[in-house]
Amino acid sequence: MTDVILTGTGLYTPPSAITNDELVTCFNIWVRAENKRNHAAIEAGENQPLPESCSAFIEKASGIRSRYVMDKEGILDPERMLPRIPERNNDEPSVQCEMAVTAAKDAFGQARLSADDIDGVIVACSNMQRPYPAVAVEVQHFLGTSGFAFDMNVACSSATFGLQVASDMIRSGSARRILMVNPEICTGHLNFRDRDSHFIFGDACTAVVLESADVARTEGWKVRGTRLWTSFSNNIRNNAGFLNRAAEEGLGARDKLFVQNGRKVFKEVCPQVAKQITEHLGDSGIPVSDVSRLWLHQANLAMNQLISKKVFGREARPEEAPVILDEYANTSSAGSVIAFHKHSQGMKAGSKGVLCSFGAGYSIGSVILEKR
Ligand code: CO8
Repeated sequence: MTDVILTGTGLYTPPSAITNDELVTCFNIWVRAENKRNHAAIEAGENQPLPESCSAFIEKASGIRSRYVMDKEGILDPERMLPRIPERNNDEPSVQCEMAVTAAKDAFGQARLSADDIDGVIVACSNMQRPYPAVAVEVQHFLGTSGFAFDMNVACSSATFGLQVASDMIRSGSARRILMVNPEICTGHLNFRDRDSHFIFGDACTAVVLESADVARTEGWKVRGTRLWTSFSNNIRNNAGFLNRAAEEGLGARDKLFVQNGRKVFKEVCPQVAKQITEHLGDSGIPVSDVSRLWLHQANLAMNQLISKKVFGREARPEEAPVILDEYANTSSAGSVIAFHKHSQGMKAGSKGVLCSFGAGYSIGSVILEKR
């Protein structure tokens, strides 16, 4: 079977950013207005006043300082607190398609490819803006790639799961070159009025090109192995779906947006991620001492410090577990790929690293890469 090579990555970063202070200011204006509106019930002890949010808590608990978003104005309007992303005519590219095409072209440049070299497109992310036609088929159309295209969703682990699917297809000969893209508009399914999570997510899109070694035009990174793991949990959940309209009683309820039990996720996922990376390396005959990078999912700084410490058996140096969540926040499946895209340049041939995502499902995906 042929070797699979990662020859290019690409990134689309939305033009606007929101700092913690900006987000918290808006949240607290809304909290004060709500408390004023409910003044009588609060005074009568029937309602608890809503607590305010705080930038210092956000940075300490998560490591996040800022996030890029598709629409800043709508999110920071206390009367609205969600992005305004106007509907488009069916003849125009959809928003996710547009993000994906930009990131894909960036990746094609690195891989020295043009769209007509690609055999298949996978759009892998936490939420598609419509059920059908698949966003991937639209991306195929607007890029001008041939072959096939399909969508898949494994929440935050969508990219690594997509990379395993693409690798397996290339190894088995059903495609020679695959584009895998992750257009994440997390702000579209985040409840900006939930104090526990309003700061967690941002928007971005990443793209990865995988090729069979015999057609690759650049050295790139050899995919030494991929491994996936899932185990059902309700600790990260979103109940939005096509059956909502058949159950009117639930329309507009909190569970139709992102909800999580962050503490439990932290506790339950970290040891499992460290175990997976360690076992995956061991089974691939790669000593941990040979690993110079962990490009981890970007949800929480303390989580990544704990995982890398468990894997390395010591604190990781900053360059060994690069952080982008301070600037981007959690961009779901795009996060670990952004870390790779921004922190894999100039590494020597033979350097090894693990790209690893984790999140809802629960789901974990690890991809071992070796620089050629
Ligand atoms: N401001 C001030 N105080 C706050 C705030 C706030 N905004 N929020 C909570 N607090 C308070 C709480 O009330 C609590 O107070 P008290 O101790 O008096 O009860 C205190 O701070 C501590 O609260 P927590 O225990 O909740 O705080 P943590 O230290 O656990 O930090 C985190 C919260 C940051 C959420 C942390 O638990 C975390 O990051 N956990 C891991 C989460 C994770 O990795 N999730 C993965 C989800 S992503 C995924 O799978 C993809 C889903 C699909 C994408 C969805 C897009 C929208």
